[in-house]
Amino acid sequence: MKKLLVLLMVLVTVAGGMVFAAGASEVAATGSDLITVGYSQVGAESDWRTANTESFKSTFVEANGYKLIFDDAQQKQENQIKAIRNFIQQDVDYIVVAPVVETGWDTVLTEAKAAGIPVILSDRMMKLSDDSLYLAWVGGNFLKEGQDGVSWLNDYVKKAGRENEDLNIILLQGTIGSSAQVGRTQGITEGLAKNPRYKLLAKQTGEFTQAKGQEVMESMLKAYSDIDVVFAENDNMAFGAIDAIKAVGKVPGKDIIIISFDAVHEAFNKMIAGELNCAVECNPLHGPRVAEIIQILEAGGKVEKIMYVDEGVFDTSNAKEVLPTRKY
Ligand code: GZL
Repeated sequence: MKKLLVLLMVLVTVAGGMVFAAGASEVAATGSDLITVGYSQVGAESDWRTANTESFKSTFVEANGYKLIFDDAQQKQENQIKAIRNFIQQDVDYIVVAPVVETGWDTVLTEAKAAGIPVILSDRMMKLSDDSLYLAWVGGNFLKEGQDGVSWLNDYVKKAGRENEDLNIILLQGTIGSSAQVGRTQGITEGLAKNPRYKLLAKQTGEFTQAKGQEVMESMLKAYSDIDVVFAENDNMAFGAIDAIKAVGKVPGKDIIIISFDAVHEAFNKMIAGELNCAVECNPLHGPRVAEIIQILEAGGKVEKIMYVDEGVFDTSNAKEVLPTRKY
């Protein structure tokens, strides 16, 4: 909007006979001088996503000098590409994308670059032929999250005196091809491969949703009579798995150890209830981080290309004391 205003004022002036020297001076800021941000969000598939969206909607408000154009892609890449083209048409000042999957973005980001609109990535990463197509990325370290989940299992096995027991493990994956799934799956599978006692029986996507997570866990319980551990690549799939485990008369958190990712509010409730054993944090509060990047850019400053958010690991031993401090 800001650029459009400046262009209109220059055009009107030139039309009126005055000619602006090249590099016309800044037009005085006006009330409508808001920074317009087009934000393409993955969807609304999980508690984490809801918190992530809220973080943007509460940050990019007029009181903070922004006009937010928000688009929910319902987990479809074609909807995100459409939204980005729409933002280009509207000549927004910045485009922010949480890409549902890593690949397939070069063409549309090239269009944004040609239109002179900076792109900032939030949450998941894109695989691009040219890294200059985006300015900066803010998100979780998914590979480390997966590694941290296996480290927790290694500690659990020692404390429980189960080092000499073969453990049958199931992996509920997130949306295949999303960087959260790619990184967590790599961290988990590489970590499990280091211990011959860990038997990864199967891995299958639950699309990061509770319903699909429950459905996949039901089929796994039918296929395998002796599952000891479940890794769920987000909390909502873990919640679905907990319901499936209860439905066959087993005790989640005891008969089957469950390790999940995100550490949203409900995961803490499940850990306090003993139904979930560990939640590896993935911080969704990216709104303020992205706003910080935009403010630095607006002031002509330089920003880091890659910025990881701080993340911890929580379990039944600390869930009760930590819960009151949680922001999501
Ligand atoms: C992680 C994010 C993932 C969450 C899921 O940064 O991309 O997507 O782990 C969400 O809950 O659906």
